Amino acid sequence: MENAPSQISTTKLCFHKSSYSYETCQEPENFQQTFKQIISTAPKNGEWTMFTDLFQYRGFWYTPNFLGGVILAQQQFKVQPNDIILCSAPKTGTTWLKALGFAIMNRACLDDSTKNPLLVTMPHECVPYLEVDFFQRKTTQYPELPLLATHLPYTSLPESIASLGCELVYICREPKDVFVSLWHFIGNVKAKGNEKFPLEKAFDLFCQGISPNGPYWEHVLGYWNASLRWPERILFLKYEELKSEAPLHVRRLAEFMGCPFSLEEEKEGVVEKIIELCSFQNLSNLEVNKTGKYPIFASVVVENNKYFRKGEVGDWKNCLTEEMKEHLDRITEHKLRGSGFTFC
Ligand code: PAP
Repeated sequence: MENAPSQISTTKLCFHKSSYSYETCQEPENFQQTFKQIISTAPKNGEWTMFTDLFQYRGFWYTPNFLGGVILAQQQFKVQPNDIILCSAPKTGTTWLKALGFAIMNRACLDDSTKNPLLVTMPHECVPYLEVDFFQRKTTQYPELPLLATHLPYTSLPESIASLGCELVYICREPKDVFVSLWHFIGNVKAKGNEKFPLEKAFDLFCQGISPNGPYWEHVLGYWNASLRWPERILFLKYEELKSEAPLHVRRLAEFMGCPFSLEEEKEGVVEKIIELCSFQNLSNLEVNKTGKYPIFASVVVENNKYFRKGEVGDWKNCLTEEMKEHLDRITEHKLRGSGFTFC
Protein backbone atom coordinates (compact mmCIF):
# COMPACT_ATOMS: atom_id res chain seq x y z
CA MET A 1 0.00 0.00 0.00
CA GLU A 2 1.41 3.36 -1.03
CA ASN A 3 1.24 6.07 1.57
CA ALA A 4 0.00 9.57 0.94
CA PRO A 5 2.44 12.45 1.36
CA SER A 6 2.74 14.00 4.78
CA GLN A 7 2.15 17.63 3.86
CA ILE A 8 -0.93 19.74 4.14
CA SER A 9 -0.86 23.00 2.25
CA THR A 10 2.55 24.43 2.99
CA THR A 11 2.48 23.55 6.65
CA LYS A 12 4.02 20.53 8.23
CA LEU A 13 1.95 18.64 10.74
CA CYS A 14 3.39 17.66 14.08
CA PHE A 15 1.41 14.47 14.26
CA HIS A 16 1.93 11.85 11.58
CA LYS A 17 0.19 8.68 10.67
CA SER A 18 0.22 6.85 7.38
CA SER A 19 -3.35 6.10 6.70
CA TYR A 20 -4.52 6.49 3.15
CA SER A 21 -3.70 4.83 -0.09
CA TYR A 22 -3.81 6.33 -3.55
CA GLU A 23 -6.18 3.58 -4.53
CA THR A 24 -8.92 5.31 -2.59
CA CYS A 25 -8.59 8.35 -4.89
CA GLN A 26 -9.19 6.55 -8.16
CA GLU A 27 -12.52 6.77 -9.87
CA PRO A 28 -13.82 3.29 -10.75
CA GLU A 29 -14.39 2.64 -14.45
CA ASN A 30 -18.14 2.25 -14.13
CA PHE A 31 -18.61 5.31 -11.94
CA GLN A 32 -19.84 7.75 -14.62
CA GLN A 33 -22.37 5.21 -15.80
CA THR A 34 -23.63 4.48 -12.27
CA PHE A 35 -23.79 8.18 -11.50
CA LYS A 36 -25.76 9.00 -14.66
CA GLN A 37 -28.14 6.19 -13.97
CA ILE A 38 -28.79 7.32 -10.38
CA ILE A 39 -29.18 10.96 -11.43
CA SER A 40 -31.61 10.07 -14.19
CA THR A 41 -33.92 8.09 -11.93
CA ALA A 42 -33.58 9.85 -8.55
CA PRO A 43 -36.30 12.23 -7.32
CA LYS A 44 -35.07 15.77 -7.78
CA ASN A 45 -35.87 19.23 -6.55
CA GLY A 46 -34.61 22.40 -8.16
CA GLU A 47 -35.90 25.00 -5.74
CA TRP A 48 -33.28 25.27 -2.98
CA THR A 49 -30.01 26.24 -4.45
CA MET A 50 -31.36 28.12 -7.42
CA PHE A 51 -28.67 26.94 -9.80
CA THR A 52 -28.48 23.23 -9.23
CA ASP A 53 -30.98 20.51 -8.44
CA LEU A 54 -30.94 18.45 -5.29
CA PHE A 55 -31.21 14.69 -5.83
CA GLN A 56 -32.64 12.22 -3.38
CA TYR A 57 -30.53 9.16 -2.81
CA ARG A 58 -31.25 6.56 -0.14
CA GLY A 59 -33.62 8.94 1.61
CA PHE A 60 -31.38 12.05 1.69
CA TRP A 61 -30.93 15.06 -0.61
CA TYR A 62 -27.64 16.04 -2.26
CA THR A 63 -26.27 18.42 -4.86
CA PRO A 64 -24.83 16.50 -7.84
CA ASN A 65 -21.25 17.12 -6.70
CA PHE A 66 -21.92 15.73 -3.26
CA LEU A 67 -23.95 12.85 -4.66
CA GLY A 68 -20.99 11.85 -6.84
CA GLY A 69 -18.79 11.86 -3.75
CA VAL A 70 -21.30 9.85 -1.75
CA ILE A 71 -21.46 7.15 -4.41
CA LEU A 72 -17.69 7.03 -4.82
CA ALA A 73 -17.15 6.93 -1.06
CA GLN A 74 -19.65 4.11 -0.72
CA GLN A 75 -18.01 2.15 -3.53
CA GLN A 76 -14.40 2.78 -2.67
CA PHE A 77 -13.58 4.27 0.67
CA LYS A 78 -11.50 2.04 2.92
CA VAL A 79 -11.25 3.42 6.39
CA GLN A 80 -8.31 2.52 8.62
CA PRO A 81 -9.02 0.96 12.03
CA ASN A 82 -7.91 3.94 14.09
CA ASP A 83 -9.38 6.66 11.90
CA ILE A 84 -11.81 8.97 13.64
CA ILE A 85 -14.63 10.40 11.56
CA LEU A 86 -16.16 13.75 12.47
CA CYS A 87 -19.77 13.57 11.30
CA SER A 88 -22.34 16.31 11.00
CA ALA A 89 -25.19 17.68 8.94
CA PRO A 90 -24.31 20.99 7.24
CA LYS A 91 -24.33 24.12 9.44
CA THR A 92 -24.31 22.31 12.76
CA GLY A 93 -20.75 23.10 13.88
CA THR A 94 -18.60 21.17 11.43
CA THR A 95 -15.93 23.86 11.08
CA TRP A 96 -15.67 24.19 14.85
CA LEU A 97 -15.53 20.44 15.44
CA LYS A 98 -12.86 20.04 12.75
CA ALA A 99 -10.79 22.76 14.39
CA LEU A 100 -11.18 21.22 17.85
CA GLY A 101 -10.46 17.67 16.71
CA PHE A 102 -7.44 18.82 14.76
CA ALA A 103 -6.12 20.99 17.61
CA ILE A 104 -6.55 18.18 20.13
CA MET A 105 -4.61 15.71 18.00
CA ASN A 106 -2.04 18.19 16.86
CA ARG A 107 -1.55 19.89 20.20
CA ALA A 108 2.21 19.51 20.25
CA CYS A 109 2.25 22.49 17.83
CA LEU A 110 -0.25 24.61 19.69
CA ASP A 111 2.18 27.24 20.86
CA ASP A 112 4.29 27.28 17.73
CA SER A 113 2.84 29.92 15.45
CA THR A 114 5.05 28.80 12.57
CA LYS A 115 3.88 25.21 12.76
CA ASN A 116 0.27 25.35 13.90
CA PRO A 117 -1.73 24.67 10.70
CA LEU A 118 -4.93 26.09 12.17
CA LEU A 119 -3.40 29.55 12.20
CA VAL A 120 -2.79 29.56 8.48
CA THR A 121 -5.20 26.99 7.10
CA MET A 122 -8.99 26.92 7.08
CA PRO A 123 -10.29 24.05 9.32
CA HIS A 124 -11.94 22.43 6.29
CA GLU A 125 -8.51 22.15 4.68
CA CYS A 126 -7.04 20.61 7.84
CA VAL A 127 -9.53 17.75 8.06
CA PRO A 128 -10.58 16.29 4.70
CA TYR A 129 -14.16 15.40 3.80
CA LEU A 130 -14.29 11.80 2.75
CA GLU A 131 -16.99 12.40 0.13
CA VAL A 132 -15.23 15.46 -1.27
CA ASP A 133 -11.47 15.51 -0.88
CA PHE A 134 -10.62 11.90 -1.56
CA PHE A 135 -12.68 11.48 -4.65
CA GLN A 136 -13.31 14.81 -6.22
CA ARG A 137 -10.48 17.18 -5.52
CA LYS A 138 -8.12 14.21 -5.85
CA THR A 139 -5.50 16.21 -4.10
CA THR A 140 -2.37 14.36 -3.15
CA GLN A 141 -1.83 16.69 -0.22
CA TYR A 142 -3.51 14.60 2.41
CA PRO A 143 -2.78 15.22 6.03
CA GLU A 144 -1.61 12.17 7.86
CA LEU A 145 -3.80 12.65 10.87
CA PRO A 146 -6.26 9.83 11.38
CA LEU A 147 -9.01 12.42 11.19
CA LEU A 148 -11.69 12.71 8.53
CA ALA A 149 -15.03 14.42 8.26
CA THR A 150 -18.30 13.69 6.54
CA HIS A 151 -21.78 15.12 6.07
CA LEU A 152 -23.05 11.65 5.16
CA PRO A 153 -26.06 10.32 7.06
CA TYR A 154 -25.29 7.32 9.26
CA THR A 155 -27.13 4.88 7.02
CA SER A 156 -25.11 6.00 3.98
CA LEU A 157 -21.65 5.69 5.50
CA PRO A 158 -19.30 3.47 3.48
CA GLU A 159 -19.50 -0.16 4.45
CA SER A 160 -15.89 -0.20 5.65
CA ILE A 161 -16.73 2.30 8.40
CA ALA A 162 -19.61 0.24 9.72
CA SER A 163 -17.79 -3.07 9.48
CA LEU A 164 -14.52 -1.90 11.00
CA GLY A 165 -16.38 -0.17 13.77
CA CYS A 166 -14.06 2.85 13.81
CA GLU A 167 -14.89 5.78 16.04
CA LEU A 168 -17.31 8.51 15.05
CA VAL A 169 -17.97 11.91 16.61
CA TYR A 170 -21.27 13.51 15.71
CA ILE A 171 -22.29 17.10 16.32
CA CYS A 172 -25.86 18.35 16.06
CA ARG A 173 -27.48 21.74 16.55
CA GLU A 174 -30.94 23.06 17.26
CA PRO A 175 -32.92 22.92 13.97
CA LYS A 176 -34.07 26.56 13.90
CA ASP A 177 -30.47 27.77 14.13
CA VAL A 178 -29.40 25.20 11.55
CA PHE A 179 -32.04 26.43 9.14
CA VAL A 180 -31.14 30.10 9.62
CA SER A 181 -27.43 29.37 9.23
CA LEU A 182 -28.11 27.36 6.06
CA TRP A 183 -30.35 30.04 4.58
CA HIS A 184 -27.71 32.72 5.11
CA PHE A 185 -24.98 30.46 3.71
CA ILE A 186 -26.90 29.48 0.61
CA GLY A 187 -28.04 33.06 0.10
CA ASN A 188 -24.47 34.26 0.31
CA VAL A 189 -22.78 31.53 -1.58
CA LYS A 190 -25.12 30.08 -4.06
CA ALA A 191 -27.69 32.61 -5.12
CA LYS A 192 -27.50 33.85 -8.67
CA GLY A 193 -26.22 37.40 -8.81
CA ASN A 194 -27.63 39.42 -5.95
CA GLU A 195 -30.83 37.50 -5.77
CA LYS A 196 -31.57 36.47 -2.18
CA PHE A 197 -33.34 33.17 -1.84
CA PRO A 198 -36.70 33.92 -0.17
CA LEU A 199 -36.69 32.91 3.50
CA GLU A 200 -40.24 31.56 3.37
CA LYS A 201 -39.47 29.32 0.40
CA ALA A 202 -36.29 28.00 2.03
CA PHE A 203 -38.20 27.43 5.26
CA ASP A 204 -40.87 25.48 3.49
CA LEU A 205 -38.31 23.22 1.81
CA PHE A 206 -36.33 22.69 5.03
CA CYS A 207 -39.55 21.73 6.85
CA GLN A 208 -40.30 19.21 4.11
CA GLY A 209 -36.86 17.71 4.69
CA ILE A 210 -35.56 18.97 1.35
CA SER A 211 -32.21 20.51 2.19
CA PRO A 212 -28.59 19.51 1.50
CA ASN A 213 -28.01 16.21 3.32
CA GLY A 214 -31.52 16.52 4.75
CA PRO A 215 -34.01 15.68 6.13
CA TYR A 216 -32.15 17.19 9.06
CA TRP A 217 -34.04 15.31 11.80
CA GLU A 218 -33.43 11.94 10.16
CA HIS A 219 -29.73 12.80 9.89
CA VAL A 220 -29.58 13.49 13.62
CA LEU A 221 -31.66 10.50 14.62
CA GLY A 222 -29.56 8.12 12.53
CA TYR A 223 -26.47 8.99 14.56
CA TRP A 224 -28.41 9.32 17.82
CA ASN A 225 -29.81 5.80 17.54
CA ALA A 226 -26.43 4.42 16.55
CA SER A 227 -24.82 6.21 19.52
CA LEU A 228 -27.29 4.53 21.88
CA ARG A 229 -26.42 1.18 20.39
CA TRP A 230 -22.66 1.69 20.27
CA PRO A 231 -21.86 4.37 22.90
CA GLU A 232 -18.21 3.37 23.00
CA ARG A 233 -17.94 3.93 19.25
CA ILE A 234 -19.96 7.11 18.73
CA LEU A 235 -19.57 10.31 20.71
CA PHE A 236 -22.64 12.51 20.36
CA LEU A 237 -22.14 16.25 20.87
CA LYS A 238 -24.50 19.20 20.83
CA TYR A 239 -23.37 22.60 19.52
CA GLU A 240 -25.14 24.43 22.33
CA GLU A 241 -23.52 22.30 25.04
CA LEU A 242 -20.13 22.80 23.45
CA LYS A 243 -20.80 26.52 23.65
CA SER A 244 -21.95 26.52 27.26
CA GLU A 245 -19.57 23.92 28.69
CA ALA A 246 -16.62 23.84 26.36
CA PRO A 247 -13.99 22.52 28.82
CA LEU A 248 -16.14 19.53 29.75
CA HIS A 249 -16.85 18.56 26.15
CA VAL A 250 -13.35 19.22 24.88
CA ARG A 251 -12.04 16.86 27.57
CA ARG A 252 -14.66 14.27 26.55
CA LEU A 253 -13.61 14.68 22.94
CA ALA A 254 -9.92 14.24 23.70
CA GLU A 255 -10.59 11.17 25.82
CA PHE A 256 -12.82 9.67 23.16
CA MET A 257 -10.18 10.33 20.51
CA GLY A 258 -7.69 8.36 22.58
CA CYS A 259 -5.56 11.33 23.59
CA PRO A 260 -6.81 12.52 27.00
CA PHE A 261 -5.11 15.50 28.60
CA SER A 262 -2.36 14.60 31.03
CA LEU A 263 -2.14 16.19 34.47
CA GLU A 264 0.74 18.26 33.21
CA GLU A 265 -1.28 19.49 30.25
CA GLU A 266 -4.16 20.31 32.56
CA LYS A 267 -1.80 22.37 34.73
CA GLU A 268 -0.42 24.14 31.68
CA GLY A 269 -3.93 25.11 30.61
CA VAL A 270 -3.83 23.20 27.32
CA VAL A 271 -7.60 22.65 27.39
CA GLU A 272 -8.23 26.39 27.65
CA LYS A 273 -5.66 27.11 24.96
CA ILE A 274 -7.40 24.75 22.54
CA ILE A 275 -10.78 26.28 23.30
CA GLU A 276 -9.38 29.76 22.75
CA LEU A 277 -7.59 28.77 19.53
CA CYS A 278 -10.78 27.24 18.10
CA SER A 279 -13.17 29.90 19.35
CA PHE A 280 -15.32 31.71 16.83
CA GLN A 281 -13.72 34.98 17.84
CA ASN A 282 -10.19 33.73 17.23
CA LEU A 283 -10.74 31.67 14.07
CA SER A 284 -12.94 34.24 12.37
CA ASN A 285 -10.29 36.92 12.88
CA LEU A 286 -7.41 34.98 11.38
CA GLU A 287 -6.23 36.35 8.08
CA VAL A 288 -6.76 33.02 6.31
CA ASN A 289 -10.38 32.90 7.42
CA LYS A 290 -11.02 36.55 6.61
CA THR A 291 -9.58 36.56 3.10
CA GLY A 292 -8.94 32.97 2.01
CA LYS A 293 -11.09 30.78 -0.20
CA TYR A 294 -12.07 27.16 0.05
CA PRO A 295 -12.62 25.28 -3.23
CA ILE A 296 -15.13 22.64 -2.13
CA PHE A 297 -15.36 21.53 -5.74
CA ALA A 298 -13.74 22.85 -8.88
CA SER A 299 -16.94 24.73 -9.64
CA VAL A 300 -17.76 25.80 -6.07
CA VAL A 301 -15.27 28.09 -4.40
CA VAL A 302 -16.42 29.60 -1.12
CA GLU A 303 -14.86 32.48 0.77
CA ASN A 304 -13.65 31.18 4.12
CA ASN A 305 -15.42 33.97 5.98
CA LYS A 306 -18.77 32.48 4.92
CA TYR A 307 -18.11 29.64 7.36
CA PHE A 308 -17.87 32.15 10.20
CA ARG A 309 -21.07 34.15 10.30
CA LYS A 310 -22.13 34.72 13.93
CA GLY A 311 -21.57 31.47 15.79
CA GLU A 312 -24.34 32.17 18.27
CA VAL A 313 -27.03 30.14 19.91
CA GLY A 314 -30.57 31.36 19.21
CA ASP A 315 -29.86 33.60 16.23
CA TRP A 316 -33.06 32.24 14.66
CA LYS A 317 -34.87 34.88 16.74
CA ASN A 318 -33.57 37.52 14.34
CA CYS A 319 -35.06 35.78 11.32
CA LEU A 320 -38.05 33.60 12.05
CA THR A 321 -41.55 34.76 12.89
CA GLU A 322 -43.38 33.30 15.90
CA GLU A 323 -45.47 31.26 13.50
CA MET A 324 -42.38 29.81 11.79
CA LYS A 325 -40.84 29.03 15.17
CA GLU A 326 -43.94 27.15 16.28
CA HIS A 327 -44.20 25.29 13.01
CA LEU A 328 -40.58 24.12 13.10
CA ASP A 329 -40.81 23.23 16.79
CA ARG A 330 -43.91 21.14 16.09
CA ILE A 331 -42.10 19.23 13.33
CA THR A 332 -39.12 18.67 15.62
CA GLU A 333 -41.33 17.44 18.43
CA HIS A 334 -43.15 15.10 16.09
CA LYS A 335 -39.96 13.73 14.51
CA LEU A 336 -38.23 13.15 17.83
CA ARG A 337 -41.17 11.60 19.61
CA GLY A 338 -40.21 8.29 21.17
CA SER A 339 -36.52 8.67 20.34
CA GLY A 340 -35.42 9.80 23.80
CA PHE A 341 -33.54 12.64 22.12
CA THR A 342 -34.08 16.37 22.59
CA PHE A 343 -32.17 19.35 21.23
CA CYS A 344 -30.94 21.80 23.84
P1 PAP B 1 -20.49 23.56 7.07
O1 PAP B 1 -21.40 22.40 7.31
O2 PAP B 1 -20.79 24.28 5.80
O3 PAP B 1 -19.06 23.23 7.24
P2 PAP B 1 -20.68 24.43 9.77
O4 PAP B 1 -19.31 24.74 10.16
O5 PAP B 1 -21.26 23.12 10.20
O6 PAP B 1 -20.86 24.63 8.21
O7 PAP B 1 -21.66 25.54 10.34
C1 PAP B 1 -21.39 26.90 10.22
C2 PAP B 1 -21.92 27.52 11.50
O8 PAP B 1 -20.97 27.31 12.55
C3 PAP B 1 -22.07 29.03 11.36
O9 PAP B 1 -23.16 29.36 12.22
P3 PAP B 1 -24.02 30.68 12.05
O10 PAP B 1 -24.43 30.77 10.62
O11 PAP B 1 -25.20 30.51 12.96
O12 PAP B 1 -23.16 31.80 12.48
C4 PAP B 1 -20.73 29.50 11.90
O13 PAP B 1 -20.75 30.86 12.30
C5 PAP B 1 -20.53 28.57 13.07
N1 PAP B 1 -19.15 28.47 13.49
C6 PAP B 1 -18.04 28.42 12.71
N2 PAP B 1 -16.95 28.33 13.48
C7 PAP B 1 -17.36 28.35 14.76
C8 PAP B 1 -16.67 28.31 16.02
N3 PAP B 1 -15.37 28.27 16.08
N4 PAP B 1 -17.43 28.35 17.14
C9 PAP B 1 -18.77 28.41 17.08
N5 PAP B 1 -19.48 28.45 15.93
C10 PAP B 1 -18.78 28.43 14.78
